[in-house]
Amino acid sequence: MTARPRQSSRSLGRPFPISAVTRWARLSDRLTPSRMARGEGLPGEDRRGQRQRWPRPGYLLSLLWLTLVLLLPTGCHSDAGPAPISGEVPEAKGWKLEVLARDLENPWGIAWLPDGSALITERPGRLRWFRNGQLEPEPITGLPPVLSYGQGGLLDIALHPDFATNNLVYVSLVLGTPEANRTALARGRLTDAGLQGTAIIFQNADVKDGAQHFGSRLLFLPDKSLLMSIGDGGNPPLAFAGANIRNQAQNLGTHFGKILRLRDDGSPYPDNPFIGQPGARPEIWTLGHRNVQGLALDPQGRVWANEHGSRGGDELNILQAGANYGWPEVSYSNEYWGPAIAREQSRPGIQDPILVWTPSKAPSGLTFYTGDRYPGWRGNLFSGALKFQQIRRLVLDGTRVVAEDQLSIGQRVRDVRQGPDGYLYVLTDHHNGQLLRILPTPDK
Ligand SMILES: [Ca+2]
Repeated sequence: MTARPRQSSRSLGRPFPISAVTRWARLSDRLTPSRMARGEGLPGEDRRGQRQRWPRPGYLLSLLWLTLVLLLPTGCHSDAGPAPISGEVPEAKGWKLEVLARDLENPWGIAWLPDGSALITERPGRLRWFRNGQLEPEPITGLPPVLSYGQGGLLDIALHPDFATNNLVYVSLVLGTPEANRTALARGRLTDAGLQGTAIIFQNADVKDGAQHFGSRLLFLPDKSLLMSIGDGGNPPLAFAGANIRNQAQNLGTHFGKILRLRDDGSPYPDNPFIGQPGARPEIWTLGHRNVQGLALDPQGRVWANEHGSRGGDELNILQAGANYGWPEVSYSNEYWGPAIAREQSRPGIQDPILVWTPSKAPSGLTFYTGDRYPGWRGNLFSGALKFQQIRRLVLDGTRVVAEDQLSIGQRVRDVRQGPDGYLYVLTDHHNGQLLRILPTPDK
């Protein structure tokens, strides 16, 4: 990824500078679309189609304003990174939704057992069992108490790679109080009587305040190590050690804003990249993340991740041991109140995103599709979107996204996963959330 890929595919949407100008222009009373349509504030034809004297009064002011508009949200364009920017994309064809279960309360993660049934987490702290085509009425017992607060609660679930023989289940969850809480990892053994022997086997070494940015996706790798995402702790003015807590994403001394790699007992994986480095947490595998919400493995062993930006600048990345993904020093994100968060969008030594979503779609679960239920979808990445209530389908050429479309779900998508039957399953993030299955339909 050394050069900015050409936006040859129309489905990749408009490049960022154009949409940025449009968006910022819309924010401005000085350069509204209607004023632009009337030819006001910009050089060229006036509203009657007669060429004005050039330069006309106000032109220099307009030019100055346009320059500011270009510089404000993105930093200087000559410093722009090589990541392609995704905006609006067309609708995917050839699919429909089937509702499998309703009245799941803010479901977050799903894992299938060898018998084809599935375990589903609900953020308030319940683990549900979907089997024989329906949701068991009673939740599975044996979970530790969870802090359900804001974005926190019971989050993802993963089965041990040897689940068939050891029945071990892993969940990420939040412990503590609204003022002092942390992301943690629990492990228990699934039996007919619920989870047994459940224990907290890892927890963030530091507590934080507030309801934001806990992570926490789980993904087992082929070597049976477990990846776990931890968010940066939250937006300003949330602070840690006297500064914005988000700055901790660059601090190897804390778990905030990192991907961790653990052994199946929750201890650091022995060949992790920062083991032995003074002051570094040994669990850290990658750093510089805001809040990774989706992790997926592809058949080549690459680990894909999507994470929330602030205002714009959501990212798709490929994770590599020891790499720094930049947050909050290198980013395409803006503060919620407007200005760019980082001076740079790209920097030597910082991993550039594979794709940036601006405006933010609020990415959630991520799946690399390997099945054959849908014509033409094998090898595509599927990325859920909370804000846009959709799933993005990404067509890849190796590590490049070459086309993108969307499956509009009409509900906040918390997770999208491939089931053992080769279908894609969806969890929706609502008080009465649903388990959905995507079915192929004849192309119209
Ligand atoms: Ca980044």
